[in-house]
This record gives sequence, structure tokens and C-alpha cells, in this order.
Amino acid sequence: MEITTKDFGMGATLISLTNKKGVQISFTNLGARVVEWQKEGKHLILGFDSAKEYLEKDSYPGATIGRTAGRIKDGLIEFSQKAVQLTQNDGKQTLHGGADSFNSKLWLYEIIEKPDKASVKFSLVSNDGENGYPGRMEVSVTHSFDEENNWEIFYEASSDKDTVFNPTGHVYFNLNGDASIPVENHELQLAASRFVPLKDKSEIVRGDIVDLRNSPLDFRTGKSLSEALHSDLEQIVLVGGIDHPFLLDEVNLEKEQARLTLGETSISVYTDQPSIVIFTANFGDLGTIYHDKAQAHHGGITFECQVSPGSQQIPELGDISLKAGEIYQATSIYRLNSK
Ligand code: FUC
Repeated sequence: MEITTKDFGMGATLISLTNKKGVQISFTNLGARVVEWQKEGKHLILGFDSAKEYLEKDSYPGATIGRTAGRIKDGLIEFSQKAVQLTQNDGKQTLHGGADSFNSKLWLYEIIEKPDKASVKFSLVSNDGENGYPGRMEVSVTHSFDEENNWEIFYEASSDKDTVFNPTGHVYFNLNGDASIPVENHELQLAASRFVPLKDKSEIVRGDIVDLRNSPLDFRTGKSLSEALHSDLEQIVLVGGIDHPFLLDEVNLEKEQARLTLGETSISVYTDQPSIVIFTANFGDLGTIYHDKAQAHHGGITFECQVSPGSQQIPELGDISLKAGEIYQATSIYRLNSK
């Protein structure tokens, strides 16, 4: 593996790993994020060219999201018979851990080389009470890349007080290699028979879990994203696309849970988490510039592996509480398959 580092601006560093197949992936300590993944010069993901662009345009693309991914209704969490108020940064809700969270912090990093893969281990201390969350937390996120084109994200964390924790990774794929082309021409396969509907435009959960089989959101056997995105399904119309948690039929890191395909290139998603939030970049005509191209509506798609947002309202979704001294671990893998 060839490893290079360079200045990314604003005190951040860009670390690039290139394997023997010539596939390159780059990370930065600003947000412990993936910045670029490319094969033969073609972008597979959305990313900016400098730290400054992330801080000025959008600090979520490719970032580590925490402490809790997605929306927490009214910024209110209840656990261990206590109610805790978090800072609200999305109307009344707390989104992606509140303002200035993991995605915009400068993390420490360490490069680890092994015979078969290279890793960048990012680490951060999140102070007790940060954005209202209890507990001083030590968090690490290790991004690894190997010769078989597997990009793995391994999360490890602990807190000195009982708290909640539910991080994710916020990479947007667009296999067109161009943010101005919608991902509607991609095919999606997804091993989920149920999803979590949203209540209204605030995007908090409605409170139920719905069987999606034989609906426009049924991707179990694979179909074009266009078919779903242009359907008149009320949940799709509500948010202008997909921005929903899908509940995986089987929690199993060994199983291919999702596959995104365009022509001869595809990305397989593996995770030990129970759900994947899929967001099809429903940004309308916002037109954020990525590498000189204005992003189209549906100009990207995320696979945010996590416990589904809304577990405070729907306990069946899972438990995001973390006891003092307990070790949190999670793994997600994105694999590039191509000729
Ligand atoms: C995703 C979505 C949200 C939000 C954010 C930037 O995770 O679920 O709606 O727009 O990203």
C-alpha cells in the first residue's frame, strides 16, 4: 500500500492510501472522514478539495457522525429513568449529534501499516456535557483499506457516565463520478423488508414500522433507483426522495446488505448494525459544488449504518444506551467491485 500525506488546510491533513490495483482512498482528520475514493481517476464518492470547503459548504459528506446519528425528537433523550436535554440544531430536533459535532472536529490520527492492509486510526475525546450528552467519551474511528478494495470503518468508544451513543459514517456515493448527474441511473439491492416512515417534513419518525414488500421501496431483488424516486409513494413525495431508515432482515456482518450498481462498477455494503439510513441527497436546486460540478437533486446516496433514529419513540428499533465503562464497538464495510 502506498501511503502519502499532505496539508488539507485549516490545520487538517489529507492521508491517501493507494493499493496495488491502483485504487485510491483518502481520509482527513477533519471529521475523521473519507474525502475521496477513486479508480482510474473516476470519483466513486462525493468530496471537496480542501478542509475549508467542508467548513464553508457542508461538513457532513464522508464524515463520522456522532454522538448520535439522525434526528432526536425535541433533542430529548430518556434513559436510566432520567431525561436529558440535548442542544437542538435542526428546528426542535438534535441532528447528527448537534452543532459542531464529530463531523467538524479535528481528530488525532495514527497510520497503521499491516502486510495486507493500511489503517488510519482517528481519535477524539468528547467532553462530559458536550451538546448536552452525559459522560466524557473516548472515541476512535479506524478506517482501513486493503488490496481487495474493502474499505472498513471500525468504531470503538467508552464513556465515564451512562450515556447514549449511535455513530455512523456519512459517505455519499455517486458512481457517475460527477455530482451533477443524479444517481437515478443506479441500481440498488437492499436486504430489508421493513422501513421506518417519517411523520412530516421535520423528518422525525411517525412512530411505526412498515412492511415495504411489493412497494416502491422494495429493493430486495434489486431495481433502478429511478423507479422508486419517481413513484408517488407518500413517504417519497414527503421528503423529495429517500431519507429513511431501512431495517435489515438479518443482522450479520458477513452478509451483503446492500449493493449499489452502475454498469460494471458496484459497491457492496456490510455492517453489524441493524439498520441503514438511505438518503438520496434530496437537495433540490441547492447545487453545492463538488470538484467544479453543481450537485443535482439526487446527486448522491448514503448508506448510514446505525441503530435507526427514533429508538426513543419506537424501542423495537434498538437500544442506543451505553453504560459507564462499557466498550462500544461497531463495524461497517464498503467494498468496491469492478473489472
Ligand atoms: C442525512 C439525512 C438528513 C440530513 C443529513 C445531512 O443523514 O437523514 O435528512 O439532510 O443527512
